[in-house]
Formats: sequence, C-alpha cells, structure tokens
Amino acid sequence: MYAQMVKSEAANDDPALLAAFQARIDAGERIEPKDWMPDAYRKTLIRQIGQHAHSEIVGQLPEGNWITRAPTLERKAILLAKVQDEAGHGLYLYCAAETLGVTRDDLTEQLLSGRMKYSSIFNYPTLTWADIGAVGWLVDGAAIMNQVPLQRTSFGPYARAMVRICKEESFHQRQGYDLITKMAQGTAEQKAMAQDALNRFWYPSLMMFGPSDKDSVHSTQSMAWKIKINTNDELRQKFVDQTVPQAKYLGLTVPDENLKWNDDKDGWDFSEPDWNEFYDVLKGNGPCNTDRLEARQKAWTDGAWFRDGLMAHAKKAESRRVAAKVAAE
Ligand code: BYC
Repeated sequence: MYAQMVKSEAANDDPALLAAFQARIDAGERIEPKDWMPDAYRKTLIRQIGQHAHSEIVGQLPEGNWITRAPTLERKAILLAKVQDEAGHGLYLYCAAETLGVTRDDLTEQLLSGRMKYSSIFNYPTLTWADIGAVGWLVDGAAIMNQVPLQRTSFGPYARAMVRICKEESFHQRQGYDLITKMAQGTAEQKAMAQDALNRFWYPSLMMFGPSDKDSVHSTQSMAWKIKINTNDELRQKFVDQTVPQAKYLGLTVPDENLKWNDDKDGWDFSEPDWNEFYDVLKGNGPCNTDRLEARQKAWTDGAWFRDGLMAHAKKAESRRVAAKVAAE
C-alpha cells in the first residue's frame, strides 16, 4: 500500500497519466478502486462519500426521535424500517469509502472531532409528528434529486451503492408524502401542523444542495471528474419545480413570497435560503449540532467493547486457521 502511494504521489505530476485518466472519465468509463487515480480525486471522493455516509447515520437521529411516539402500529413499523434503511445506506457508503484506503474508524473519528461534516439538514429538530412527514417528503425528496444522478458518478463503488440507496429513498419519499397528505387532509389542527412543518423545513431542505454555484468551492473540479453530475443550483431548481405542485395539491403554502412561475426558464423563481444561517450551521451553531455529535460520540464510546470483542474474535479465528494449516502441512 505504501509503495503504491509513493508511486501514486510521483504520478500526480505526470501530465500523460493525468490526461489518460481524464480521457477515461470523458469516455464515461468507471474508475475502480485498484485503478490509478490522482490523489486529489481520491481525496475528493473520500470527503464526499464520507460526508454522505455520516449524513445517513446522523440522519437516523431526528427520525428515531419519533419511533416510540408514532401514532399507529403501521406508522411505527414504516418508520422503523426507514430508519433501518438509513443505517444500511451509511454502511454501503462507508464500505465504498474504504475501497479508497481509509477505514471506517478513521472517518468516524474525523466526524467526532469536527474535521468532517454531515448534511446541514440534520441539525434541525423534529418537533411534531408532521415533521416526520416533512422529512420524508422534502428531505428524502431533496436527497433523491441529488442522488439519482450520482448513480452515474465516475467511481464504481459509489455509483453502485447509489442504485440501491435510490430505490429505498423513493419509498421513503412516498411514505413521507403519504403521511403529510393525511395530515393536510385531516382536522384544521392537523393541517396547521403540516403547514408549520413545511414552513420550518422548506429553506433547510433547499440548503441541502450546498451553496449557490458562485460560492461552491468544489463543483467545477468535481464535475470535470464526474464525481458530481449537476451543479448545486441546477438540482435546487429541479427540486423546487418538483415540490411546488405537490404543496399546491396538498393545499399547503410554500413559505416564499417571491415564488413565481417563470415562462422563460420554464421553472419557478424562488428566494434563496439565508446563506448566513447555512454557514453558521456548518460551523456547529445550528439548533441540534451539539446534540447530534454527543449522540454519535456516546454510540461510539458505548460500542467500544463490542468492536474490541469482534476484533478479538477475528484474531482468534485467524490464529486457529493458521494453526490448522500448519498442522495439515
Ligand atoms: N451540509 O463546494 P461545495 C440524506 C459543504 S443524506 C453540510 O458545493 P460539494 C438522508 C461542503 O462539504 C444527504 N455541508 O461542496 C439521510 C464543502 O465543505 P468542505 C447527504 C455542506 O461537496 C437520512 C462546502 O460546503 N447527501 O439525504 O461539491 C435520512 C462547499 O460546498 C452542505 C450527500 O451527501 C450541506 N448541505 O457539494 C434522510 C450527497 N453543502 O467539505 C435523508 C453527496 C455543502 O470543503 N454529496 N457543504 O469542508 C454531494 O452531492 C455534495 O457533497 C454536496 C456539496 C452537493 C452536498
């Protein structure tokens, strides 16, 4: 591994190798873990896939908060299944990142020390049952908008993980829309709860796509490498165009006075989120940042004995395997 890394570092300055790599990307070829890749490509992928994996894991917390309070057995079963799916998504993504030479433990330690991010959206609280509908409808809706194109991303393990994740996210979005529809068509009080959830989750959902294109640090290079397929603003626009008619169908009002259909662009004009709030949440000052990291830290600390047990078991099994092999020779 070390020798491979030294070779790879030297090769980063080799124009012919870099051009050949870019030509593979331009031809739509998939890059696989054992292929040569520039260090910056590897680093960008580790950052994005790691952040994505952390988001799936931290994303269980706001929804897990409602499992014990779901109003019916059916809703509880659906929510449990959804939260379990998110754990699975985190695991596929950590595995995809591991093929790039990092360990899951490394990534977790970077999350806990604040060196790695997770999606800003999960720093907002789920205050009412209607929020669970809004999370499925808006948050999973935004996630799918971003993730469907990632099925065509240039790194093989990431693209393949996305196929299954997108199928499950579609189910998540549908259950959220179903839940919010029931609320919106329920009593006046239930409809007010649905409206309140939309009011609170609208702008944080728009922020999920990242800063506006002019402020996006990584988009240009990530798109050249087909790590990203669309810009942040393109996906945000698609999300608004998809979601506004859904809100209208529900009889709910998108909390944006500037929302206006624009014939010329064949899409909705809308207000940008408050980017100061976005950067503040990224710095750790959102309503739930501290709680989320404390919960992850506790899970990591409480799980240490189990990880140690697994390693001890694996070591024992390996020595037994070696001893049996020696005895057989
Ligand atoms: N939150 O140059 P930019 C889910 C950071 S899981 C936090 O545009 P990039 C779900 C960005 O990292 C949803 N940070 O960056 C789970 C960068 O900072 P660093 C997660 C953000 O990477 C459970 C800086 O801002 N989805 O939906 O080109 C239940 C500049 O931004 C955010 C993914 O992770 C943010 N919202 O584009 C339900 C999808 N936005 O790293 C649902 C994969 C930006 O330089 N990721 N930053 O310190 C991506 O597509 C891209 O990473 C992003 C950002 C579009 C998010």
